[in-house]
Order: sequence, then C-alpha cells, then structure tokens
Amino acid sequence: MNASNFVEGVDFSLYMIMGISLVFLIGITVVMVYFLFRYSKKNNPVATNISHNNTLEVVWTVIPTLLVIMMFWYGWTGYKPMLTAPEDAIEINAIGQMWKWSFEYPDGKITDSLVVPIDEPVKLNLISKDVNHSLYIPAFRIKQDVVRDAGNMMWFTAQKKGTYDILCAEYCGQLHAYMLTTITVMDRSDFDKWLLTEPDLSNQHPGLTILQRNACLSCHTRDGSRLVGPSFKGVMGTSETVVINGEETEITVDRAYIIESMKNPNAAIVKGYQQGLMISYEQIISAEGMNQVVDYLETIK
Ligand SMILES: [Cu+2]
Repeated sequence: MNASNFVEGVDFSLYMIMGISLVFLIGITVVMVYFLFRYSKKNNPVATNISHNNTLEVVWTVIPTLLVIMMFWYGWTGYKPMLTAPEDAIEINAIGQMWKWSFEYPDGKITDSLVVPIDEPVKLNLISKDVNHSLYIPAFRIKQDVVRDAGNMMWFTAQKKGTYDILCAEYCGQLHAYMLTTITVMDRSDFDKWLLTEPDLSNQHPGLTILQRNACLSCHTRDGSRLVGPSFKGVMGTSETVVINGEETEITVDRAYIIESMKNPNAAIVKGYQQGLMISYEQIISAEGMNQVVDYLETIK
C-alpha cells in the first residue's frame, strides 16, 4: 500500500515523463552519432540539398504533440483531485511561522508534529503567521505554499502506518532548515486515545509553555548560545545597547522592555541583531501571558 492516496498518480506522471525523456535522450544521441559518421566528408562528400519532407514533418509534429498531451493529461488527472478535499475530511490547522510548524486540532489540541488516523481524509488549512512557507510531505507526494491570508489548503488520505518527514520547502529565512517535523499515521483507536492525552504541563512554568507554543525558542535560546535573536539566559536585569530609530541607547532589560519588545519587536533592537525578523505578539499573547513570560525569563539565570 502507498503512503497516501496521491502517491500513485504523482509517481505515474513522474516515471512516464522520465521514461519519455529517456527514450528521446537515447534516440536523439544515437541518431546524432550515426549522422556524424554517415554524413561525414569521407562518407558523403557531396552535400544534398533537402528542402522538405512532408511525411517526416507530420510525424515529428504529431508524435511529440500526442506525447505532450499525454504528459499533461496524466499530470492533470493526478493533480486535480488534490484541489478539492472531501466534505467529511478531518480539518486541522497547519501553522507555519519562523521557524516552526504547529498543528491545531478541532478540539483545540496544539502539537508540534502531526498525527492522523489511517484511511481517513485529512484536510490541512495552511496558515502562515509571517512570511511564505511551504508544507511538504515527500512520502505523500504533496506540497503546498503556506502564504499569509491566502487561505491555501492541502488534503490527503494516509494509507500506511508509520512516521514520515514534514519539511518547509520555501526558503523562509536563516533557520528555514529547522522547520522539520513529522507526521505519524496510526489506527483510529490509537488516534482517539492520542487526541485525549494532553501533555502534563502542570509542573511546567506557564511562561515556558507560552514560549514553546509561539516558537519563541526557535530564535531565542535558553543556554546562552546565539541564534537570530538574543538568548534568554540571564537576560533579565542586564544592560544592553539597543538601536532606536538608528540611535544607540543604553537600557536595562526589565519587565517593561521585554513586554514592549513582544508588542513592538522592531522598535528597540539589541545592537548587532537584525531588524524585522520578529512579528508583533500583541494580538497573540495576552497581557497576563506576557507577564508569565517575563516571570519565566527571571528564572533562567
Ligand atoms: Cu518555512
């Protein structure tokens, strides 16, 4: 059994086009080499002036036209079913952001990797929080751009249990290559059980949960190492040089600065970091949540 319902159509088109290309590659090369000898100066000293050959011209027009129509036909019939998801498909929001995928299930469960039941159609609503991404599941032979506010979707029916890669196939900035996760296909009964098990976050700081949910840790580490944003380690209370409207200013990293940076991330960038990479979280994280984030940052010494 194939990994998804689209594997057969996509693979058939691919192998057919590759086969036709290969036949032409070999055929043209053989004829070319043959002509090299057959019509060399030695074998054919007097050149013949050939003005036209109706039969040959009809043949080399009609055959390639038919082949190209065939390529189009199988490409189209393989692609067309991808455009309309079945009505009864399970709808999951697939959210791309710099640089992390998250998946939101109808009951509100949010995960970092995708889990779906076998043999049931699944529709992914593709949502970008920032720049263009592209959700790509090679084993399923599907890929679709994730463009902000474009309302794109993709759907599939997984047909084989297992875990497969999900990647981002649209260069979306420095850590694009880290937008890597998985899709796991399981029986309906296991899937139902999985849906009901929430990870136990009661012992985890709520601020950390917010950081994880919003992909903050894709850019800000907790161990002091430098990514595209400053590390959170020991950041509270330090003095930093920030750039405000091109002017350098010395500030102390306090609650007000961190909260302002979540709301207006590009207003006061720490010197040495790039402008414009972070989006505003004003509409995404509540005021209470922002305070919990700062509470958590205070614990990372
Ligand atoms: Cu991406």
